[in-house]
Amino acid sequence: MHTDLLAEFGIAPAGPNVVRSPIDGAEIGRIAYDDAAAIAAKIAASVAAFRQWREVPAPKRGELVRLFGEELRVNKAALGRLVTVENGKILQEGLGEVQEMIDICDFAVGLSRQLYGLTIASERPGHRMMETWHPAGPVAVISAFNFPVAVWAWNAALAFVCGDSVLWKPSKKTPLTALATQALFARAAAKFGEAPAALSQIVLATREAGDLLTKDPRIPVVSATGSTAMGRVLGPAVAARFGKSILELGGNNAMIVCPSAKLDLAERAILFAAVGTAGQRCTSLRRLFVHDSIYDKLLAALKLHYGKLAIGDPLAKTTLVGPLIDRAAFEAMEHALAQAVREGGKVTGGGRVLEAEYPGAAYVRPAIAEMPKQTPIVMQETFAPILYVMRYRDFGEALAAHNAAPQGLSSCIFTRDLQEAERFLAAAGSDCGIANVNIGPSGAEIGGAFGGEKETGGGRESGSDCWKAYMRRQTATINYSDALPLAQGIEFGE
Ligand code: UN1
Repeated sequence: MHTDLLAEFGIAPAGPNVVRSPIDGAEIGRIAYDDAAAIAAKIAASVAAFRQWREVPAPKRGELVRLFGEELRVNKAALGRLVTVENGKILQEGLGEVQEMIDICDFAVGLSRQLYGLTIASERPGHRMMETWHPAGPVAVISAFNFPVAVWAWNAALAFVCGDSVLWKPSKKTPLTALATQALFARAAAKFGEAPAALSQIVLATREAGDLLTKDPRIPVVSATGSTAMGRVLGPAVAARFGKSILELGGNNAMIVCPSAKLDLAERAILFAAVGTAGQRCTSLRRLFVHDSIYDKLLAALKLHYGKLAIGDPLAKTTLVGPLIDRAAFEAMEHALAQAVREGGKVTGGGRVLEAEYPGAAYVRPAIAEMPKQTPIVMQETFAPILYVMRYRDFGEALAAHNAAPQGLSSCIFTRDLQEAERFLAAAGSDCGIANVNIGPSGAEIGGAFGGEKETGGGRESGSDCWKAYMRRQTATINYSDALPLAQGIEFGE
C-alpha cells in the first residue's frame, strides 16, 4: 500500500530502526540514528557552511529558497501524500502542510531583499548611527511529528535567507518526510550551484543525542517545537550557554461563543479546530466556553456533527479524522477522559474504532466532555481530539476562565458584538500569542508571527518580523568629523 513513496524523492534510507505508518502500522521505511561522533561532524560541517553562506548576498540566498519553493510546488502531491502516510493527517491537510512550506518560501524570498536595519539620529555632531542585521550562525531546528515539515520550513526558509546554516532534528516518529524534504532541497541546491554542501543537514537522533545540539555554543539559535516538558529542559540548557531559543510548546486553545455568534460558522470552526488533524495540532481547539443562552442549541448541533464524522483512512477523500500518531496517544486520551469523568464531566464519544480493520493503528472517536468548570484535566494539553465544554453567563468570567490556563498559544471568540470582540483583543483580553475573531484557533497563515505566551514558551516563528531571531543585530556609530565628542557630553582629559 505504501510502497515507492520514497523512490519519488530518489532516496532509500536504511538502518536498524523501523518507521511505521500510523494508518495501519505497516513498515514504510528504515533509518539509522546518528551517533555522537556523526553529530559532532555535522555540527562542524554546519559551522563551515555558515562561514561560506554568510558571505553570499541576501537576495542571492533568496534565489536558493525560490528554487526550493519551486521543487515543493512540483512535488506537492508526493510530499503531501508522504506527510499523510507518515503522520496520519488527512490528505487535504498533508497537502496544506506542503502549501504552508511553499508560502513561507515565497515570504522568505521577498524578505531576502528586506532585511532592514534602522538609522538612528546621533546626539553627536558629525556622527551617524545605524544598525545592521548579520547572519547569526548555525540554527538547530527541532521539530515535532504533528507538523513534520512545515514548522521546519518556517524556520529554515528564514534562516537560509538570513545567511544561516540549518541542522534539523526531526521527530523520531516522522523522519522520512524530513529526508524527502532534504532531497528536494538538495535538488534546489544543485540548480543553484553555489550552496555549501552542509547548508542544510538532518540529524536523526534520539532526544539524548539531540542534547548535543542544544548544548553546543557554536549553535547560537535553537528553535524547538514540542511539549512544555521538553521546553522546560531545553530552554535552560540553551540559556545556560547564552544561546537563544525559540520555543513553541504546548497549547490549550479556547473559543468563547457569545450570544450574537453566527452559530453555523462557529460549528464549522469548532469541528475543524477540535477534530481536524485528530486534535493533534498545537493550535487545536481544546476548551469551549459557550454562553448559557445558546449552550443547549450549540451542543446539540455539535453532537450531531460528531456522530456523523467520517473516521478512517486519511488517504480516502471523504475522511475527516485520521488515526492518532500511536498507541500511547490513544492511551493518553483514555486517561484524560477517565479523569474528566472523575472530575464531574459528561463524555460523549471517545474510545477506539476500526480496531478489527487496523489492529496496528489507533483510530478514535473524537470526544466532547461537558465539564462543570475548569477542572485540573481541562488545564492540561492532551494531544487528542477531546473538546472540554463549559457554560458561562458573564463575559468577564468567561474571559478570566479563558486566561486561567497555563498555556497561551491561540484563542478566539465568535461574536457579532463589537464590544465583546474588542474586549477580547484588548490589553485585558486574551493573553495568547494568537487571538482571532470569528475564526477558529487553528490554521494560521504564515504571514503573521506564530507562537504564544506562558507555558507555550514565548517564541515566535514564521511571518512578521520573526526573521530577526535568526540574525544578530549590530549597532554601528560612525564619526565623520575631525573631533572626538563623547556621548552624554562627558569630558575626559583635554
Ligand atoms: C503546530 O501545530 O505546531 O496554525 C503548528 C496552524 C498551523 C500550524 C500549526 N498553521 O494550525
